Amino acid sequence: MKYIIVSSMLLAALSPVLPAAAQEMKTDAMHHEMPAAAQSNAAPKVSGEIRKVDTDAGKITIRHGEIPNLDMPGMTMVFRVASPDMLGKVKAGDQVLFTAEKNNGALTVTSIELVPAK
Ligand SMILES: [Cu+2]
Repeated sequence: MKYIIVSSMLLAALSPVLPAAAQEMKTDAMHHEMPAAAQSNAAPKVSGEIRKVDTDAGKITIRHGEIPNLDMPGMTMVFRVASPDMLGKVKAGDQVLFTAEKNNGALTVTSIELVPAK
């Protein structure tokens, strides 16, 4: 009898904590997701021309227009790519629209799409 009382008291003591903890985790996860989502929404598409694709190094050279979110004027430069399959989608000479962001200090192409030739 004593055990039953103790365990039900324990349950009663713990049960209010569980939903609170779950709530806290959910809130925490949302805090982590929101900046990333806001960031990729904020990154504007920039036009560029592929100059070189270096599949081995996971890098791509793009002659690009102004990149407002990186505060960068137009130039030709090397970017990392967020995902290696981006490198298979483009080749030197292709006109593209892409988004670039700074990830851990490295300028990284986060999305890329071909612009059909006119
Ligand atoms: Cu640049």
